[in-house]
Amino acid sequence: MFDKILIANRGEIALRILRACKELGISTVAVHSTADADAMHVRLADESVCIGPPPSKDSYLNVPALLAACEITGADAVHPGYGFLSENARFAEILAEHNLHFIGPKAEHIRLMGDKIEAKKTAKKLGIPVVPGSDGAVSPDQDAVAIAKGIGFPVLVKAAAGGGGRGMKVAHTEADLALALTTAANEAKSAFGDASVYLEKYLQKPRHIEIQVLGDGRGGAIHLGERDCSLQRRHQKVWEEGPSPVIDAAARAKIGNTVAKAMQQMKYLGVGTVEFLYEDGEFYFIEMNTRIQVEHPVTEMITGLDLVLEQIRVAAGGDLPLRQDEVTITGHSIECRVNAENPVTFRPSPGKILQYHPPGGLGVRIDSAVYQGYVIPPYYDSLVGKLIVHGKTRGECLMRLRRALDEMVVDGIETTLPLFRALVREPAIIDGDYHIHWLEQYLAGQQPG
Ligand code: MV4
Repeated sequence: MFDKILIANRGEIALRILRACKELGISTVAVHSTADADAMHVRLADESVCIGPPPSKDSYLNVPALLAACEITGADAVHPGYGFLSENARFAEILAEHNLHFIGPKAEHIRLMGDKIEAKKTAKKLGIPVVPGSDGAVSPDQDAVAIAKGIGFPVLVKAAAGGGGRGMKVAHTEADLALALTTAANEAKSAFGDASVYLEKYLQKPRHIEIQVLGDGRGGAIHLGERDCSLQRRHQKVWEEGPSPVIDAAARAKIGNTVAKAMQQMKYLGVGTVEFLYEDGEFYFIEMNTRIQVEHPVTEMITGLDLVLEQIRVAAGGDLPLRQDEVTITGHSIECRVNAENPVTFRPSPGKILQYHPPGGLGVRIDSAVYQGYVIPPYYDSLVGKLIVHGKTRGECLMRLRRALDEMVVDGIETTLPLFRALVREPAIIDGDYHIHWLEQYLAGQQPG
């Protein structure tokens, strides 16, 4: 097991990782920019190193500074959290070159899943259902029209180096296709340095269902059920829940076992999330995330597993905590991402938190690194904290969430709490009857279809 872990991240996930390290008896090193000197994880870590000025490129993405911090403190492993360098294969390799452990998947798997075309080819080869589409990249001059006709309009043009919604263009007819292809390719070139694009059948009103996996890197892998992350705004998840209101035990076992078997064949190491679009009873693979995700607590609440602790254990060569037949999904969990944003315009609202009262009680969890008097800096994401609630049923979970939201106080900045207080009372949400476009339609004042 590792002796000392450097946490190469900030905010609530840095605190989350620190908690797992402490429970494992592992020393912790916090790194911070000059803007985060007063952050909670810095205060609670055994040691801390200032790695640069506020801009991420000069601090949390500053690989030489991170390596120096490992050198100075004698850390033997680095946990990247999510975002920043968490899916940077080169960073994982550089750490290995310096005899440091990267707490994450093998670099080859990070690189593989970072290329959305290769990821899809791999998924298909491993028996995971994928969205009908082109067999690899298409180029504007190549007869993309014939391929698109084969798929059936509308089609979606996606960037191979994209993901998370970046570099996507819809073509509803043959006439739209040429422009969609060149626009997507140009945007991909400037955003990712790679113009490769591929085509997929455009699914109109799917849900976003993701399967949590955990592998030991030696051929053992289990799935830990699904999370429904369909409530998103501009590709930012807002509300995540598990189990999905539309997935029953049989569907869960079928897709879960297919994914677990694929991870066994890959000899996947660590935690991962396999993302699907779900429409008319069918799952369609779109991409895989090779990191711990913001919404991992939903899965922790319904399985009872500490995913960050298990991630550290398998990275150190440990075994999986359970056999697949020992994994049980108990009750229901919902996570609301509370951001320091205006709840209508979503304009960021950094600043000092004057009053802070987190809710409590049975089945209520707050993953946050803020405190009364804390100043939310303007340089990073606007997450104040995640309110995660668990109940025996979805109904009980909703009632508990409603009560917890009404109890929560964050004064001094604007937050999205009012949005969640409205959503938890919205009939379609109470019925679990929503899709990936529902929230944006709701926010636009339309009656979502
Ligand atoms: C799609 C799609 C419809 N059809 N692919 C957006 C981000 C990335 N995860 C993939 N995304 C989509 N891919 C096909 N073939 C619709 C989306 C999409 C979306 C997916 C999940 C959650 C929210 C979304 C919002 C807009 C578009």
